[in-house]
Amino acid sequence: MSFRVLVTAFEPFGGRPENASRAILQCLMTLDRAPGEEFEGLVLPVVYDRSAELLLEKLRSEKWDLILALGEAPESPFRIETQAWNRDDSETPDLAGVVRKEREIIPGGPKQIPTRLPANSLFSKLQAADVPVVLSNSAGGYICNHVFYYLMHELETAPALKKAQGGFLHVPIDWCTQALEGARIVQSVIRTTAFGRLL
Ligand code: PCA
Repeated sequence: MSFRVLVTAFEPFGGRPENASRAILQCLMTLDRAPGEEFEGLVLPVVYDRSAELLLEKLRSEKWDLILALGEAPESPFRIETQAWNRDDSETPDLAGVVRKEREIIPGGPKQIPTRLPANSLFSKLQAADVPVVLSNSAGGYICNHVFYYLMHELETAPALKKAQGGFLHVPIDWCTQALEGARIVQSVIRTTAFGRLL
Protein backbone atom coordinates (compact mmCIF):
# COMPACT_ATOMS: atom_id res chain seq x y z
CA MET A 1 0.00 0.00 0.00
CA SER A 2 1.36 3.41 -0.83
CA PHE A 3 1.37 6.52 1.31
CA ARG A 4 1.25 9.61 -0.91
CA VAL A 5 2.78 12.80 0.38
CA LEU A 6 2.61 16.22 -1.23
CA VAL A 7 5.16 18.74 0.02
CA THR A 8 4.85 22.35 -1.10
CA ALA A 9 7.40 25.16 -0.83
CA PHE A 10 7.71 28.71 -2.17
CA GLU A 11 9.79 30.46 -4.79
CA PRO A 12 12.27 33.08 -3.58
CA PHE A 13 10.90 36.52 -2.73
CA GLY A 14 11.95 39.68 -0.92
CA GLY A 15 15.02 40.09 -3.14
CA ARG A 16 16.70 36.95 -1.81
CA PRO A 17 18.15 34.44 -4.31
CA GLU A 18 16.66 31.36 -2.61
CA ASN A 19 13.79 30.44 -0.35
CA ALA A 20 14.81 28.07 2.47
CA SER A 21 11.58 26.08 1.99
CA ARG A 22 12.45 25.41 -1.66
CA ALA A 23 16.08 24.51 -0.84
CA ILE A 24 14.83 22.06 1.82
CA LEU A 25 12.22 20.58 -0.54
CA GLN A 26 14.89 19.99 -3.20
CA CYS A 27 17.03 18.08 -0.69
CA LEU A 28 14.03 16.19 0.64
CA MET A 29 13.34 14.82 -2.84
CA THR A 30 16.83 13.25 -2.90
CA LEU A 31 16.49 11.36 0.41
CA ASP A 32 15.71 7.63 0.62
CA ARG A 33 12.08 6.62 0.79
CA ALA A 34 10.54 4.06 3.14
CA PRO A 35 8.70 1.24 1.33
CA GLY A 36 5.40 2.54 -0.02
CA GLU A 37 6.26 6.18 0.65
CA GLU A 38 5.69 8.37 -2.41
CA PHE A 39 6.63 12.03 -2.33
CA GLU A 40 5.77 14.79 -4.71
CA GLY A 41 7.03 18.37 -4.50
CA LEU A 42 5.29 21.51 -5.66
CA VAL A 43 6.90 24.96 -5.64
CA LEU A 44 4.36 27.78 -5.40
CA PRO A 45 4.74 31.43 -6.44
CA VAL A 46 4.56 34.12 -3.76
CA VAL A 47 1.31 35.42 -5.28
CA TYR A 48 -2.01 35.23 -3.43
CA ASP A 49 -4.36 33.98 -6.13
CA ARG A 50 -1.99 31.86 -8.20
CA SER A 51 -0.50 30.01 -5.22
CA ALA A 52 -3.96 28.91 -4.08
CA GLU A 53 -5.03 27.95 -7.63
CA LEU A 54 -1.98 25.75 -8.15
CA LEU A 55 -2.40 24.12 -4.76
CA LEU A 56 -6.08 23.34 -5.34
CA GLU A 57 -5.37 21.94 -8.82
CA LYS A 58 -2.84 19.57 -7.33
CA LEU A 59 -5.04 18.57 -4.39
CA ARG A 60 -7.95 17.82 -6.71
CA SER A 61 -6.05 15.97 -9.42
CA GLU A 62 -4.51 13.14 -7.37
CA LYS A 63 -4.99 11.10 -4.23
CA TRP A 64 -3.07 12.33 -1.14
CA ASP A 65 -2.61 10.95 2.35
CA LEU A 66 -0.56 13.83 3.73
CA ILE A 67 0.05 17.37 2.55
CA LEU A 68 2.79 19.35 4.23
CA ALA A 69 3.14 22.99 3.21
CA LEU A 70 6.47 24.70 3.90
CA GLY A 71 7.41 28.38 3.88
CA GLU A 72 10.28 30.43 5.26
CA ALA A 73 10.01 32.84 8.16
CA PRO A 74 12.64 35.35 9.31
CA GLU A 75 14.80 34.88 12.39
CA SER A 76 12.83 32.04 13.80
CA PRO A 77 13.18 28.44 14.79
CA PHE A 78 11.04 25.87 12.97
CA ARG A 79 7.42 26.86 13.58
CA ILE A 80 4.66 24.28 13.68
CA GLU A 81 1.61 26.34 12.71
CA THR A 82 -1.44 25.22 14.66
CA GLN A 83 -4.21 27.40 13.15
CA ALA A 84 -4.93 28.75 9.69
CA TRP A 85 -6.79 32.09 9.78
CA ASN A 86 -9.33 33.32 7.25
CA ARG A 87 -7.55 36.61 6.82
CA ASP A 88 -5.07 38.19 4.40
CA ASP A 89 -3.44 41.15 6.09
CA SER A 90 -0.01 42.36 5.08
CA GLU A 91 1.67 45.59 3.99
CA THR A 92 3.96 43.58 1.74
CA PRO A 93 2.85 43.29 -1.89
CA ASP A 94 2.88 39.81 -3.39
CA LEU A 95 5.09 39.21 -6.42
CA ALA A 96 2.23 40.33 -8.68
CA GLY A 97 2.11 43.66 -6.80
CA VAL A 98 -1.11 42.89 -4.90
CA VAL A 99 -1.53 44.19 -1.33
CA ARG A 100 -4.28 42.73 0.87
CA LYS A 101 -5.34 44.30 4.13
CA GLU A 102 -7.86 42.81 6.54
CA ARG A 103 -9.59 40.75 3.92
CA GLU A 104 -11.29 37.37 4.30
CA ILE A 105 -9.62 34.67 2.22
CA ILE A 106 -12.76 32.60 1.65
CA PRO A 107 -15.79 34.80 2.31
CA GLY A 108 -17.99 33.18 4.94
CA GLY A 109 -15.42 30.45 5.67
CA PRO A 110 -14.55 29.51 9.26
CA LYS A 111 -12.50 32.16 11.05
CA GLN A 112 -9.79 29.64 11.87
CA ILE A 113 -9.16 26.00 11.00
CA PRO A 114 -6.82 23.82 13.12
CA THR A 115 -3.93 21.92 11.61
CA ARG A 116 -4.29 18.20 10.97
CA LEU A 117 -0.69 17.57 12.00
CA PRO A 118 -0.09 16.08 15.47
CA ALA A 119 1.39 19.41 16.58
CA ASN A 120 2.14 18.53 20.22
CA SER A 121 3.85 15.22 19.51
CA LEU A 122 5.85 16.77 16.67
CA PHE A 123 6.92 19.56 18.99
CA SER A 124 8.09 17.14 21.71
CA LYS A 125 9.86 14.92 19.25
CA LEU A 126 11.74 17.76 17.54
CA GLN A 127 12.62 19.37 20.84
CA ALA A 128 14.00 16.06 22.15
CA ALA A 129 16.18 15.91 19.03
CA ASP A 130 17.53 19.42 19.79
CA VAL A 131 15.81 21.01 16.80
CA PRO A 132 14.98 24.68 17.42
CA VAL A 133 11.18 24.58 17.27
CA VAL A 134 8.10 26.38 18.58
CA LEU A 135 4.36 25.95 18.30
CA SER A 136 2.80 29.01 16.63
CA ASN A 137 -0.86 29.94 16.38
CA SER A 138 -0.44 32.32 13.45
CA ALA A 139 1.39 31.88 10.18
CA GLY A 140 1.07 35.65 9.59
CA GLY A 141 -1.13 37.58 7.18
CA TYR A 142 0.78 36.97 3.97
CA ILE A 143 1.04 34.15 1.42
CA CYS A 144 1.99 31.36 3.85
CA ASN A 145 -1.20 31.74 5.87
CA HIS A 146 -3.14 32.17 2.60
CA VAL A 147 -1.95 28.80 1.29
CA PHE A 148 -2.35 27.19 4.72
CA TYR A 149 -5.97 28.37 4.91
CA TYR A 150 -6.82 27.07 1.44
CA LEU A 151 -5.17 23.75 2.31
CA MET A 152 -7.09 23.32 5.56
CA HIS A 153 -10.35 24.47 3.99
CA GLU A 154 -9.98 21.93 1.20
CA LEU A 155 -9.18 19.17 3.72
CA GLU A 156 -12.36 20.10 5.60
CA THR A 157 -14.59 20.24 2.54
CA ALA A 158 -13.35 17.79 -0.13
CA PRO A 159 -14.68 14.25 0.40
CA ALA A 160 -11.54 12.75 -1.19
CA LEU A 161 -9.41 14.41 1.50
CA LYS A 162 -11.60 13.56 4.45
CA LYS A 163 -8.98 11.28 6.00
CA ALA A 164 -5.89 13.12 4.74
CA GLN A 165 -3.50 14.79 7.15
CA GLY A 166 -2.05 18.20 6.49
CA GLY A 167 -0.62 21.38 7.87
CA PHE A 168 2.01 24.06 7.64
CA LEU A 169 5.59 24.25 8.86
CA HIS A 170 7.63 27.45 8.76
CA VAL A 171 11.37 26.84 8.32
CA PRO A 172 14.07 29.35 9.32
CA ILE A 173 14.97 31.75 6.53
CA ASP A 174 18.70 31.24 7.00
CA TRP A 175 18.57 27.45 6.58
CA CYS A 176 19.33 27.53 2.84
CA THR A 177 22.87 26.53 3.73
CA GLN A 178 21.65 23.74 6.01
CA ALA A 179 19.03 22.48 3.59
CA LEU A 180 20.03 18.82 3.92
CA GLU A 181 19.69 18.95 7.69
CA GLY A 182 16.39 20.80 7.21
CA ALA A 183 15.20 18.08 4.84
CA ARG A 184 15.92 15.38 7.43
CA ILE A 185 13.88 17.36 9.97
CA VAL A 186 10.99 17.65 7.48
CA GLN A 187 11.27 13.92 6.76
CA SER A 188 10.98 13.22 10.47
CA VAL A 189 7.90 15.50 10.66
CA ILE A 190 6.33 13.50 7.81
CA ARG A 191 7.16 10.11 9.31
CA THR A 192 6.02 11.04 12.82
CA THR A 193 2.73 12.24 11.35
CA ALA A 194 2.29 9.16 9.18
CA PHE A 195 3.24 6.65 11.90
CA GLY A 196 1.08 8.43 14.45
CA ARG A 197 -1.95 7.62 12.43
CA LEU A 198 -1.07 3.94 12.35
CA LEU A 199 -0.92 3.70 16.14
N1 PCA B 1 7.23 33.00 3.43
C1 PCA B 1 6.19 34.01 3.28
C2 PCA B 1 5.58 33.74 1.93
C3 PCA B 1 6.48 32.78 1.24
C4 PCA B 1 7.43 32.33 2.27
O1 PCA B 1 8.29 31.45 2.12
C5 PCA B 1 5.18 34.00 4.42
O2 PCA B 1 5.56 33.66 5.56
O3 PCA B 1 4.02 34.36 4.21
